[in-house]
Amino acid sequence: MYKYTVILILLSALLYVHSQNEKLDQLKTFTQDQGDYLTTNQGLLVSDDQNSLKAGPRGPTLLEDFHFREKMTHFDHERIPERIVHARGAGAHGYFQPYEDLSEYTKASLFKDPSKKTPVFVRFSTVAGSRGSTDVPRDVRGFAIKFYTDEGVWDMVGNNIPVFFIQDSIKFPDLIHSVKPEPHNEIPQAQSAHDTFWDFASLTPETSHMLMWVMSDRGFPRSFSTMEGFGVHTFRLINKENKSRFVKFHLKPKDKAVQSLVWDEAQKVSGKDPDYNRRDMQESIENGIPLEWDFGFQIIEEDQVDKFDFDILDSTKLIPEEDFPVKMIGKLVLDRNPDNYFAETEQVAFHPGHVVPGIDFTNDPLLQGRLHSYIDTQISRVGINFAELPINQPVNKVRNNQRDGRGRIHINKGRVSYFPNALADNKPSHSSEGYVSHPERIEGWKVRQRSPTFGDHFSQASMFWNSVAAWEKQHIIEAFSFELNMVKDEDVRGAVLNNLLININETLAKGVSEKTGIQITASRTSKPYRKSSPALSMDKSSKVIKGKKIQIVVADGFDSTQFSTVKKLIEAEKAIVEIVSNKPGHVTGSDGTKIKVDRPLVNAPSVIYDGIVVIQGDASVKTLSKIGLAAHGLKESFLHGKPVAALDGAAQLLDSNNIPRDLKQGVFDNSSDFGKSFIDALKKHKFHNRDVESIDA
Ligand code: HDE
Repeated sequence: MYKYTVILILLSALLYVHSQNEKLDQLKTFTQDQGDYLTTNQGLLVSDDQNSLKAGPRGPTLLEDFHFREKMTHFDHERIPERIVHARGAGAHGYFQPYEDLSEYTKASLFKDPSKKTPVFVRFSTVAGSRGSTDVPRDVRGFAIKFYTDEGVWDMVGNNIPVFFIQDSIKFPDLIHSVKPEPHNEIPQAQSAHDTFWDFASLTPETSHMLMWVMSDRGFPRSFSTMEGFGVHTFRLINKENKSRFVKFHLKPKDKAVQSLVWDEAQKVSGKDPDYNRRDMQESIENGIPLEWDFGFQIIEEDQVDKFDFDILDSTKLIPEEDFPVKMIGKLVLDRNPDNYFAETEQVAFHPGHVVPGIDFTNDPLLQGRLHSYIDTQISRVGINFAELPINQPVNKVRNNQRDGRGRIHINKGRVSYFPNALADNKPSHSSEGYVSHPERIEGWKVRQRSPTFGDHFSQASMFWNSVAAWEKQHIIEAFSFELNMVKDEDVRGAVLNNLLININETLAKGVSEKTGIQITASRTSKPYRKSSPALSMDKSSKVIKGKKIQIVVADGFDSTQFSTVKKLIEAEKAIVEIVSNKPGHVTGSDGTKIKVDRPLVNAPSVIYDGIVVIQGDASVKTLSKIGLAAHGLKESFLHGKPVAALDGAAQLLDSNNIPRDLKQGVFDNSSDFGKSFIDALKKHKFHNRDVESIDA
């Protein structure tokens, strides 16, 4: 009996170790620990790594010093070109698991078995900034997923915005040249607020719809976990019977609403913690709080394409969810941080052309061009053998007749590297299970032309405006105004208003005119569009607050009982508490208990927290009331719409800082109103109904 139990335990341990995540198991075979003793790259033990070989202790370094030269040469070549766009990014490992068998729609094996987890690596990115830029500029966010399926790698290389700036990929170099820092002075970094971008945009009306998204608060997400993801293009799903349907891919934060910073906050975060989003993801995973999304299909039957007043091949359009609901088909979970940024996050190479049977392309001219660009860019960025790098390898075996090239890793045996062959029995051979492109009938003249069905550029930009709440509209007006006030050329400023905004919405155009002084000189050339899609608004609450960060502010003499109650309440919701005080080290509560301070006030800017609670206690409040930074934290939190609490005896700090005690505005002044209402306030995230003008932050 004992023997069998031992065997069973060993077997289940083996299974556990082996079956958690096939990709991570594969990566393990490439990972390396530091070990005890230094060696050169040739495995030679090193006796001294800190002094070069010299002719006398004060003499010149000798050419003979092979160890110095190897070390320095490797260092000299450490960098690879950063991505031409999406250079700034952060990634994590995890898995995808379908909720049900989706064979009715697609033969892709990853969508078949609800008990099967497919390993993924996801990289989030900004677009315009360079690799060392801030995490939170106003920009689009990339949301690229590598699915390591048992049929090969599928890359879904999407964004957090469902539409794109342009309709044909041949315009992409122009778009990117216009938004990147200007070529004569390389200013500004990671910003669209400059002349060349708005010059291009104002002359390219198809940018209108996406501009509305980027000028909304979606341009600076609070966390990767509070942003949506979209495949953007219309793709095809192909089932076993080879029936084709159109599909849009969606990712929605699980139990969380789409939540963002506000612009003033984002700009400050860029200075106080430029790694804000990547740190949030890394810490969240380390704290056992995985990032989770629902993966959705929006399915359109082939005979339904005539239902739309736009072309579904046009990537500047979205399909309103109210017309075609998003079917949630699985979950995406990120639960493991990479071991090495360069090897994994930098070297990961995505390509929309990496597909598996059951997923196919459409003739969207934006997608078609991407099918060339990505593989091309990987060659100059990581080299022709990029697919052999550990992070890019599929979990199933690769067998073909491609050979050699710089940095080749695999050792292909045998003398046959061609097909057909008799010498190796014609192997590797074709497979009946292999990828077959959907046999779409195509007929047409060879022309350089945009389809007339791609002609409407303003309807959905107006729809976005119609769909969002009053505070979102206000933020959009402020965003356009901020950007245009950074533009120097008067003609460019005028063109944005008179070519684009006036055609999107009159109130928007008037609002921007007031805040920029740009005159409206044109009248609308497009028909007003009345439709709205409530799904586009961010005016919603999350169901959970897990992963949010709240600062509890205390000084010596704080009320220990109130402190523990507040801390427990927040931590029970899996949110992260940081204890902030006027001094580093420890603070002592009213009953003599000492607690460790996580950060002194000077290291705890309010902008890196989702909410603030100041604990009562006479001595503590007295100390804090004399510290400008404590007042600043409270005021700034209020200004940025966050839940603010200064409880009981600490509430005098609200009064002295002009912060109205008003529960409806998310300001808590006594412990009896606290508790669940504070958690609800954190779920709501921001209170945009505040009179912030009265705060001198
Ligand atoms: Fe990309 N894009 N893109 N893009 N894109 C790149 O590939 C390109 C577009 C997106 O985390 C590059 O490996 C063209 C749409 C993401 O590594 C490059 C066009 C969408 C990432 C490239 C587009 C994206 C990239 C640069 C116009 C959303 C980062 C480095 C047709 C659906 C992936 C690289 C990562 C990266 C080309 C438009 C998303 C140059 C030509 C639309 C998330 O190949």
